[in-house]
Amino acid sequence: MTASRVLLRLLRAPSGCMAQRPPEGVPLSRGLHAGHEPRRLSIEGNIAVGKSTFVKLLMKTYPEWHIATEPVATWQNIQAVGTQKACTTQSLGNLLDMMYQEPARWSYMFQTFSFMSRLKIQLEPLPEKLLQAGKAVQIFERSVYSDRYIFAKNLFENGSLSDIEWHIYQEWHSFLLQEFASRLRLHGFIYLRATPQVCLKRLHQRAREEERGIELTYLEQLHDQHEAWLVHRTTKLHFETLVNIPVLVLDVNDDFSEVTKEEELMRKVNTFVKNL
Ligand code: UDP
Ligand code: DCM
Ligand code: MG
Repeated sequence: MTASRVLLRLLRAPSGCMAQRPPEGVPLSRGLHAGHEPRRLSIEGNIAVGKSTFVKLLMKTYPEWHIATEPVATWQNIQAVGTQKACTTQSLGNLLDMMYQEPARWSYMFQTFSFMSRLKIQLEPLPEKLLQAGKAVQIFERSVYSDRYIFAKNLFENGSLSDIEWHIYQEWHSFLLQEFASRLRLHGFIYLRATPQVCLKRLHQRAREEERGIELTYLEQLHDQHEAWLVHRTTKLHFETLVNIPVLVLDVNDDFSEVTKEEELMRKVNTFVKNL
């Protein structure tokens, strides 16, 4: 058996952990989960729209939910473990910064790494305690789907990924997602929607050093990608389970630190999740 085959086998969960595919024609609705399969959702939205802030709010409101944040810190400090002396780590650089400094040189590399770190997170088995509790809810900040249908697609369309890079990206993305289909399955998306202008204001407020050169045009491109994928549903998708997936669109143009806004958002999330 080849090394890659062995790796794929190791990464596959025992069949007992796998989510079942719905029978043909069964809608993605509450009955499908029969009360015990975890409901898995991803929070999507433009850069700095407020995903991490929203995730913190979810953690506070639903401490029993299992929430995975986006691993930005890992991308900002790539570590090579044990390549020199045993147990030493070597810092290889800030890939997020490299991508923004030289998009044509580093975008493909960044997208492979961000996808890989995301894949690992989405494949992690839920703690047994949560599984037994029934009706477990698992939330991810972005997903392997936004990696492709928002970022990689946009980088190709704006010229930062070449034809061959985009082709190869799509080849391995489709292959890996098909291999792990049942374990990567999501049941819904929550799309935090705000104008690119509001996102730019929040981006400046957050002041992440690597993102200082981001302009409104880039946020407008990403906004349009979100709208095409999650609202107009015109983006060409390659995974059947994504086609009719429920999407909750939340307007977050107003600051959601305000108590009434916070309560309204949490109420909408609660209703959405309960009906999945
Ligand atoms: N933020 C805000 N009001 C909101 C949501 C977010 O002022 O209603 C701020 C937040 O404090 C941070 C910036 O916007 O300084 C970006 O938010 P976050 O990091 O949550 O955005 P993400 O990139 O994760 O979507
Ligand atoms: N990012 C990217 N490509 C991806 C995922 C993320 O370029 N596939 C970038 C966009 C942001 C940062 O990583 O600069 C994630 O931060 P945020 O949570 O603010 O969107
Ligand atoms: Mg974030």
